[in-house]
Amino acid sequence: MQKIRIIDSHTGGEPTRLIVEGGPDLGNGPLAERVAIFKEKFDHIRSAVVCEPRGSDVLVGALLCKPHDTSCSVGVIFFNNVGYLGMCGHGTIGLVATLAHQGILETGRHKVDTPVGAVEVELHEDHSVTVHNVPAYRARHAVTVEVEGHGAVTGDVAWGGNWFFLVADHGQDMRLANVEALTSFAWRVREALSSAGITGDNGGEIDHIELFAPPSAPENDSQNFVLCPGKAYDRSPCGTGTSAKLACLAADGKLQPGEIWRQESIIGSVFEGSFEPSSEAGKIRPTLRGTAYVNAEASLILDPRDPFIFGIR
Ligand code: PYC
Repeated sequence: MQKIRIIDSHTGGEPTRLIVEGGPDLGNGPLAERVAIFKEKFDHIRSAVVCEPRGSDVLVGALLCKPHDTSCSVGVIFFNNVGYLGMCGHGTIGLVATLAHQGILETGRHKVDTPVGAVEVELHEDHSVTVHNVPAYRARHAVTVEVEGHGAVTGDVAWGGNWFFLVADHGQDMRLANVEALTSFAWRVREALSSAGITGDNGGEIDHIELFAPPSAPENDSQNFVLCPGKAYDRSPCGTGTSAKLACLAADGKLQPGEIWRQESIIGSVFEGSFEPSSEAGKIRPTLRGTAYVNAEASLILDPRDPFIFGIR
C-alpha cells in the first residue's frame, strides 16, 4: 500500500495540503517541466490527494520539491481538484508556515522555486508571511462580455501568477449567504469569456473570476469573491487575485508604490498587499502578507482494493 505523508494548513480559511513525503518523482528539471510530467504521468496522484473522498473541491494541493533554481530553499508545485496552478499566494503562505512548523525554515527571507519563477518569501516573528510574488500586470482594460441570464459585464484581464477577470460593476449581493448565486454568476462570466475567445496573453485561459465590493470592515479597502478553476470559491482573499488587483490599481494610478491595500475575502479574512515598480515595463512586483495555521498531519493511504483509490475523477 502506498502512503503519502501530508500536512494541512489554512490561510485565511483557504486550505493547503502539502505533500511532504511519498509524492511522485518528477526528476530534477525546471519546475515548469516537472508540472508537465506530473500532468502526464501522475495526474492520478493529484486527484488522490485533493479530490473526494480524501479531499474536497476546496483543497489546494502542494508538492514539496527540490528547487531547480539553486538560489531557492525549496520548490513547490500547486494543484487543485481540476488541474495545476502556476502560482498560489495563500498556498505559499501555507507552505512557509508548514515548513516553519517542521523546523525547516527559520524566521527571515527565503526563496521558493515555482513553475512560474522564483518568489521571495519572508517569515516574520509573529508567524505571518510576506510573499514577494512574480511580476503582475493588467493585460486588457474594460473588456465587455455578454453573460447568460445577466447581460453585459465589463472587467479587466490581469495576471497575478494566474489569469483573472476582475469585475467591480456586477450588481451581485456580495455576502457569504449568497455564495451559490455568486458562484453561478462568476461561472457564467467565465463561460462567456471562453465563448467569446477572450484569453490572457499567449492564449492563457482566464480561469479565475474576481468580483469586488466595498469591505465589510472599515479598516479594509475592498472585499472580493474569487471563483477558482474547479468552481470552488477562495475562502482567502486569493494571493494571485490580490496581485492582479494591485496591478489594476497601479495601472489606474489609484495606488502608489509602497502604499498598503487591505484586501478582504468573502469570509472576512485579510491579506495586506502593496507593490513596487518592476524592472519589466508595465508590470509591478506585488507583495502579500497573511497568516496560515497548520491544522493536521496525516498519512494518506492508497489501497489498491479501493475502487476510488485515486479519488472521484
Ligand atoms: O491564493 O493565489 C491564491 C490562490 C489561487 C487559487 C486559490 N488560492
